[in-house]
Amino acid sequence: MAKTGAKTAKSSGRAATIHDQKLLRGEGGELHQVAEGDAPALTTAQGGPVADDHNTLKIGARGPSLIEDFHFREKIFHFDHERIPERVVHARGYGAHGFFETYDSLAQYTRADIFQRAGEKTPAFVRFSTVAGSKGSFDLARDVRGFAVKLYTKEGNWDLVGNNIPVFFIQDAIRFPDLVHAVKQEPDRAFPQAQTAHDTFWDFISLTPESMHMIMWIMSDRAIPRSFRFMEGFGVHTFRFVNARDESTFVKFHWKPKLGMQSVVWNEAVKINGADPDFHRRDLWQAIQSGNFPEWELRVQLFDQAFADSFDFDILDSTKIIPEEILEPIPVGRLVLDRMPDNFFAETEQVAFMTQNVPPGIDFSNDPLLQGRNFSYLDTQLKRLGSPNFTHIPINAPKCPFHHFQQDGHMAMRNPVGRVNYEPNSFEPGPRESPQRGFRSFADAEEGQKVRLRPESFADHYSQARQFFNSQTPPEQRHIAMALTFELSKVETPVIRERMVSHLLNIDEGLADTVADKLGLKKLPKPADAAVATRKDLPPSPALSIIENGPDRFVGRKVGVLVSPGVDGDLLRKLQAAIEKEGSVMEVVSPKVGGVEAFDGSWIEGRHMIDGGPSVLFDAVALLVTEEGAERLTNEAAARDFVADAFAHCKFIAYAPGAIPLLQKAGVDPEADEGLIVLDGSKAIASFIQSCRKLRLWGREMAVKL
Ligand code: HDD
Repeated sequence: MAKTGAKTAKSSGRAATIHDQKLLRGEGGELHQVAEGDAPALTTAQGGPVADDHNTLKIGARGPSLIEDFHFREKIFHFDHERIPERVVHARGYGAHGFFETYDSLAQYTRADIFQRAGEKTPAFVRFSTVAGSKGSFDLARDVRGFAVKLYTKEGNWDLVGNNIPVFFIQDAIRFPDLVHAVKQEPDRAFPQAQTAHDTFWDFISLTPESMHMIMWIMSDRAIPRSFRFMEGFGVHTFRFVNARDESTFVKFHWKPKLGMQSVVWNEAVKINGADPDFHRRDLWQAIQSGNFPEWELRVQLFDQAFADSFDFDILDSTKIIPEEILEPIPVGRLVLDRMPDNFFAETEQVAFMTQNVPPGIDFSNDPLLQGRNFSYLDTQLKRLGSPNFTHIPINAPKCPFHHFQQDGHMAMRNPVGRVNYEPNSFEPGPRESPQRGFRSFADAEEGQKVRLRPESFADHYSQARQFFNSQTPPEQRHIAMALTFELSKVETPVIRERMVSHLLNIDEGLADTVADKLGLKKLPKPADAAVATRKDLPPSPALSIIENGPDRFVGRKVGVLVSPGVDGDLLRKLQAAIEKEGSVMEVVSPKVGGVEAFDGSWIEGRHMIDGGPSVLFDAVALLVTEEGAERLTNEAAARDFVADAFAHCKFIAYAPGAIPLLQKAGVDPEADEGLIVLDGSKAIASFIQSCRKLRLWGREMAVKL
């Protein structure tokens, strides 16, 4: 039977990667084939050939080891110093190479070279990340996802260091250390890891009204994306485009996933973290290695000062969005990720993103969060990468010509040669500053006294939080209520829970009632009159719903097929063909490692054994088991859970008639709803694929009262 699961890189027609062939990367980065027999000798870091890498130099076979064993010392020395500090936030991340392609010239708005020519392709590196967890935490935490894009433009690196959420918890960068201290593990007990469901986080949040809009977003399904490939990205801040005439246009950046948005449900996330803590990493790795390159469209919201003055909210306030229905984002290019790093540490761990990295034609606004970020990123690289020369690391080096007089510092790989390390000088013609080509800040006129003051225009903390909630579909609103309940149920200090319910009353009283009821809060405080009085009733924004912006086809997803010996091989192959024709993959889950023999004697290879292949790893499932096989599987908790979880997570379930005993034992009525499709012929397969395009049958959970 054809190899199931992800095609190998070769079969996708792509040049095989270093992983598939015996290839070595030379000093210049070029890949070259290693013919049998000419494998290089093992050496020390000093280049000395090594005779024996398994035995320390000793006196006699059983005598003391000798300190003159320079190979032993160097090897252990380097090992002892392999670790660098993890990022203080966004420690857990995963990156890929690709390119950005400009659709059309934006010269009327910006002189940035990247946006001057239609079809211009710019090398890119993207790192996705969680925020709160340590480097070794799990992927499916309820958390913001970093979406950091490094564009190696012809005028220097442009780092658009965004998130998958377009707003943030705080309005001023000075509060960031407090936010991060509150969200991370508590200092006296060093838990919980990678979770917001604890007292200090909710204590800080309940004392920080400006975070309420962000709280709606992270309690929504946005915070548990199914894949990096199915989530949006945002630059968050208002930036400036500046054109060749030094005219400025405000701009906000949006990344829209080509495969639509999709999230998991919280119970699924909890189980995925147990089954596969690297779920998002594996998903991105498999997609790229199999040639299914993820893609996002870059869209921009462009506006002038007049719009900014007329808008209900302050464009410098990072806790606010400009709803897409008010200002439609314009598509300007696409980002494709098509190559995984050769080495995780060299690139993904060492990559340094900085919001200050902008090319001429892109500039900052006075957003106090952005202004503060512009200091922090450069500063933190020194701690992480240990030298001011972190741009000498290939992943951080510009890919355009660069010339400067910076010199020395730890690990300097390049220094200016000759006598001249300053300018102006009369010895050499350059490099020299260039007023014409160089970065010119937008010459905005500023005035005022030195104050520490939050502007009144930043004061409305509930209107857009309410708008976000009202923009969610009923299942999504339910998930927000359940998430808040789960989170606050873990908070041990009652007054924190009560403070949070008070905030929810200022957002949506129904939401507050549901959460308060589940928390067993009897006496409900009244909404804050001032907050409700100033709250604007904004129209819902459909762009804010994941379910409303899902894919129109079942592409880039996975179907898990549970099989038993005697399975109908023909039916399975037809199902696999239909799934692959749709653009997704099928993975076989079998009772034992290796697979099963089909009724027609063919062998069905298994990708997972039932205990290691729970249905949470898949977007939809099929039960291609015989009646006898089903009877046997009913005795296995993993098999019952496979079915029960798929049903509980509102997934579509196709099943051969023989699977009915297993469905019943798992507590699932085979005719419960339209999400259960009996595979009694080819039409049924088509109907299953058609159903899968809806991704989930949310009505199933909505039928159960919260
Ligand atoms: Fe940040 C890393 C995104 C607020 C300071 N941030 C970091 C990363 C992302 C973001 C995606 C990981 C980059 C990578 O993959 O290496 N951060 C954001 C967004 C924010 C935000 C979208 C709000 C709109 N960040 C923020 C503030 C500060 C920082 C307010 C400090 C005042 N962020 C940092 C940092 C990090 C960082 C401490 C840690 C690692 C790094 O920079 O390179 O400098």
